[in-house]
Amino acid sequence: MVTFSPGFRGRPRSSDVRLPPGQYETYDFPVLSAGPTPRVSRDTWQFTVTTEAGTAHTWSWTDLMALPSERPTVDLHCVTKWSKFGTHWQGVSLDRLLQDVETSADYALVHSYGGYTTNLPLDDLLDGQAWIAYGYDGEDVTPEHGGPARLLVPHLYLWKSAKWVRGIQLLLEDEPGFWESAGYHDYGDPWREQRYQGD
Ligand SMILES: Nc1nc2c(c(=O)[nH]1)N[C@H]1C(S)=C(S)[C@@H](COP(=O)(O)O)O[C@H]1N2
Ligand SMILES: [Mo]
Repeated sequence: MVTFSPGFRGRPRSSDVRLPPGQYETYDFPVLSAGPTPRVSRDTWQFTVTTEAGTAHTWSWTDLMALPSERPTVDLHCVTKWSKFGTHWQGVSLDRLLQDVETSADYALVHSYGGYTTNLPLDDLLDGQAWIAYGYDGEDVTPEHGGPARLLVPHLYLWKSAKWVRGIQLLLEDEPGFWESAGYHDYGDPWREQRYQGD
C-alpha cells in the first residue's frame, strides 16, 4: 500500500522507508561547518525577516522566547550521506514568525552569523515544515550545532538548515546561497537525491 506521510507533500513513499536513496544511518551527531563557530550571545542576538519591499521585522532573544514553541521530532539527511533518525528539537515555527509579515515573495535567502547563506522557496518554510530551533534533546542547541538558534528544515538536505541563523531575506527572484553557488542543488530534496546541480 502506498501512503502519504505528513510533511512530505505529494511524495508517495512506503511508511517504513526512512532512508533516502544513497544515505546511511548514523547514531552520533556529526558537526559540519564551513568555517569557525561564531559565538553569538543571547543578549545581542537578533533575528530579522526582511521583505522584498524592504520592511524589516526583528525579534530579540526575549521576543523569541515569548512565542509559543513546538517540539518536532524529525529525521535529518546530510548531503555527505549520513542520516539521523528521530532527533528531538524545540523551536518556533516559521508559520508563527511569518504570520504577520506581508509579502508576495516566492523565495527566501537565509543569512547566518558568520556569513553563511542558503536559499529555498518560501513555501518550504511554511505549513509546519520549518522552525527556528533553540533546543535539542532537552538542552540548548550547542554552538557547534548552531546555537543560540538555527533554522531547522528537515525535509531538505541539512545544508539548508542554517546554523547561527540571523535572518531571512524574502525575495521575488531566487538567489543562490553559499553551497548552491558552489554547485550544490538549488532545492536539495533528499528523496529525489538532489545533491548537485543537474541531479
Ligand atoms: N551557518 C552555517 N550553517 C550550516 C552550515 C555551515 O557551514 N554554516 N553547514 C550546513 C551543513 S552542510 C550541514 S550538513 C548542517 C550540519 O549541521 P550540524 O553541524 O548540526 O550536524 O548544517 C548546515 N548549516
Ligand atoms: Mo551537509
